[in-house]
Amino acid sequence: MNPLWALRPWEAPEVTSWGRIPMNAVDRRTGALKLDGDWRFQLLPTPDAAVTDVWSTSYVPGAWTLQDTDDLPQYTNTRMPFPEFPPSSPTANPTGVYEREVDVPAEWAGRRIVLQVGAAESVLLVQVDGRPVGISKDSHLAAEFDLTDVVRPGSSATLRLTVVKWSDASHIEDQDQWWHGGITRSVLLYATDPLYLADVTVRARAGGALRVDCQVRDAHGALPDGWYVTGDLDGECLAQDAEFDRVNAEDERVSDFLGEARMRAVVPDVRTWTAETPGLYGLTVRLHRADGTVADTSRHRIGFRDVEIVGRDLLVNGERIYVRGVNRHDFHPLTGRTVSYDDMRADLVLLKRFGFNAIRTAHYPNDPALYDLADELGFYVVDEADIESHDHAHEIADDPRYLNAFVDRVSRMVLRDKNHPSVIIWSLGNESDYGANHDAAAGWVRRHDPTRPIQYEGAAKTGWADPDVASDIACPMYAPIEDCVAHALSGEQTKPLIQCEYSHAMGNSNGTLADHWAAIESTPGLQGGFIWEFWDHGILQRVTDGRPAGRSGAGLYDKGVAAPGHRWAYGGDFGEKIHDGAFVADGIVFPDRTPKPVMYEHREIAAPVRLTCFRHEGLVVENHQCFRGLDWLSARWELALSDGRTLTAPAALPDLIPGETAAVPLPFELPDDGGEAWVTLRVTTKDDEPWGPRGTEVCAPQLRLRAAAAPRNAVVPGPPVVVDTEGLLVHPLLTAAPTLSLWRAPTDNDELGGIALRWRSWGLDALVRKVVSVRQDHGRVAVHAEYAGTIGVVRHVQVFTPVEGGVRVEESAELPEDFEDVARVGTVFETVPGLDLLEWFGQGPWESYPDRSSGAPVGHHSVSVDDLFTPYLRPQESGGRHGVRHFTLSAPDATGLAVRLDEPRQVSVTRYRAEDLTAAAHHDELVPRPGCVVHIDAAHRGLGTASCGPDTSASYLIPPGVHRWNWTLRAL
Ligand code: IPT
Repeated sequence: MNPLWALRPWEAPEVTSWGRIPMNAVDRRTGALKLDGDWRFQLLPTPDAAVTDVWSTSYVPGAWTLQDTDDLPQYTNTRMPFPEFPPSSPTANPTGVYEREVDVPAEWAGRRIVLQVGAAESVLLVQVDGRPVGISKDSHLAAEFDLTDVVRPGSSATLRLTVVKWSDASHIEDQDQWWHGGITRSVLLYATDPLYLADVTVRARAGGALRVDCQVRDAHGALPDGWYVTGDLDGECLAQDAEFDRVNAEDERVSDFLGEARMRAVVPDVRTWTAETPGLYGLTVRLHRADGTVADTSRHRIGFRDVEIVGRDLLVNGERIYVRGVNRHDFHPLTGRTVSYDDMRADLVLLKRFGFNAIRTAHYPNDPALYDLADELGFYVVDEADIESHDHAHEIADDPRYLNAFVDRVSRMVLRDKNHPSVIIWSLGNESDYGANHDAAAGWVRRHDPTRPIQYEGAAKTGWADPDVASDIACPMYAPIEDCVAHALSGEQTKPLIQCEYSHAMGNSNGTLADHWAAIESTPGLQGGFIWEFWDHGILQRVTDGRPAGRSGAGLYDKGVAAPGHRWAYGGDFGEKIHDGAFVADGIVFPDRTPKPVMYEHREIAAPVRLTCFRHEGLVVENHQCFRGLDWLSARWELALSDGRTLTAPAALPDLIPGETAAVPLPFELPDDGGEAWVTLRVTTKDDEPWGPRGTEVCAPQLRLRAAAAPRNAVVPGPPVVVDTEGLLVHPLLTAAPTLSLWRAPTDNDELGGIALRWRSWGLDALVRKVVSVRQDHGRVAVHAEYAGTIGVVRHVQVFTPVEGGVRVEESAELPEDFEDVARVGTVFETVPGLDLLEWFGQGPWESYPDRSSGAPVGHHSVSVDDLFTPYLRPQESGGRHGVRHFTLSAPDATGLAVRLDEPRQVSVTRYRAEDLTAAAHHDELVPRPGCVVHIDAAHRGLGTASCGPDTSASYLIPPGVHRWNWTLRAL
């Protein structure tokens, strides 16, 4: 039997690898043979099944689950997809056999030849020409194997990579994401001189001190005499540290099969690296033979920076920073965990444009290029090891059989990523309880890299001040704001508090994000957190045959919506029996990276420039960054007036250091009409930035200069109001009369938080209207109606008064005490077709809700009705606009209707009734109505984040009792 199989490595957690080269930070991409492309492929039912003569092809890198095999993606959150206990895996265990020939270049004769497999899930077995070469586990780190003795330069070799899907390792890769199988990152073959750099470790401090440690080996065993290293930093020479060599030479414990060399330098006037100022230097390390010729070279982009914890503050270069983070998976809607450089760059550019400065690589080391991009564009990275044992967390954390795996995964991540300035914290993994295996891994890191803190959420067994050894940061998930503030004020806090996950972005969500940040920025000890998460992991699926579209789906989506005949698949859509539904769609971007409205909310919360107040000396501007001045920004003023005008004026940003404020004069005269006035500072990039061309909007802080004066009530009467026998308004522009609505299509938060269940049990989705009385008096009509739910009756009054050009509607609804928390209290009506443009004065232009409205400035906005709607993967309440004062809905010929509200209200205009949205499971099932469905809400419940985490705060709930609202409807 093949010895690789004899070990049965897929059910042996002690076996983390065999024949694998130690992980290192030497980049071997230059000059390598890229073995990406179509490989011969067959999918066996078990790892023990015999390979046949029947081959298809599979594209590497890629998951076979997305390439037309019968093994389709499956989504589970915390539970394992099979019942076997660790370390066992099911007998039915899809096993992919990848094979191809490779021509080994003749000029590699005499060189050391290495195969690198970027990532394979979950167990990789390597053979060359039938000979066993090696084994590797960890689906998200590369594995390298020395092929020098098994291939012949100048001839062809057959590489066979066998990938077993389920294994003991699956139990510690139980992350909340799709299960796939395959080789998901590139495969390379490269050659080095027999004398080679085995690793390079860089330490570059904010004061300019640089230390470069090199490990040197020779493939033949003993190192040749006289080798030495040199280096240069942007052309400035470094030299080998002779004192280090002398001490090594005199130390009897140091033998010489492994060469060690150190270089040092102090860089004067160093440009330090921060996420705001990601200054990088080019470091080249050369390994020389005794005759001076170069045997090996390693190139690095390095940054000078310090990370430390002082008291309960996390400091970068001595400054307390804010962590405006997001959790990011490697994800693509066509290729799963295979992501291209361009895609990753697009991810990070987008995050940068929306004010994010930090990434947690949830829940495994991301693609190596991600870290290069984070260094270059400026992100603080929490680098997370590929360990999540969720379903059997408690048992595995202390299981000695898994000890190797924990240390292996954490140490290999650190060895790979240690030279990236962006990585400021190591994470031991996610949701794996806490045990000795964690402490072992933490111990390794503390010895190997004392320059960075470690975090691990699960370590806080007795609270956030737990003196555990595995976490230097208190990094809870989904903690309520009040708990964080209470901890910071308790006097018990011992560690910086930075939530590893908060503000769950499932569907229409992220309510109270601004409240979180108001607390964070006003409470010493709180420093931010990582929103869960970046992606909605919808896989593009053909509706006809239910198969993933795969690579042929390129371009079959736009603005967050899949093309006709396709949809974004979530859990269960591939016929999985065990799955966790739409919980995989919980990102701040759609599967095609279209930003959800919460991105704008975040951008404003993260604004580098703030308007803090309007005083007699003018508007107070603040630099709200940690390291940068305002000289990289341009701005202009905008004044929105309730009379319909928007005025603009150039703005000169004051020269402010971080934290400083200055007053600048208001460049406008306010009109004398007593109307509302809002000033906005539109801030853009002054020059091209690596993440956005000159003129990219960075933020738009806004202040109210004057509130609205009380409305004048000079009503000119109009023609009498007409109601039908049921007391329902008859109006030529309306196809459904205004009625009371207490229901919204439940958001994911409403559903998973149990709130919608309550609403349904009260009958709010199917209130029965009964007219009680209709009184007419001089063209004025008062209609009393009752809306009956299962536990109570809501009394609703509408008084219709004719006014010039239309009708004024005064409404009240009395909610019984039992209806203590409803979705909305307001009016719903439907319009004739053709009114396709909404123009309004209020918050916008993007979607906003009561607890997610600080990124939507008040102004005059105009959006087509189709673009108002946000296509959340599982249809739900969507498209709302907060703080609307008045709006028009018009046809291209300018006919239509105008509505004026008594005070700023929540309004939504869509093509769907709440019941249409409630009934659909996917966006492609929705059939737009020809007219518009218009909601005007006296009160609308906050969104919260109850799908995973706290519900909205009490102040965003709708109390029972009497609600009143008035509005006027006119024809245009
Ligand atoms: C927690 C996980 O860490 C993350 O992977 C994801 O599942 C997220 O929250 C929810 O989407 S799991 C949860 C049970 C706290």
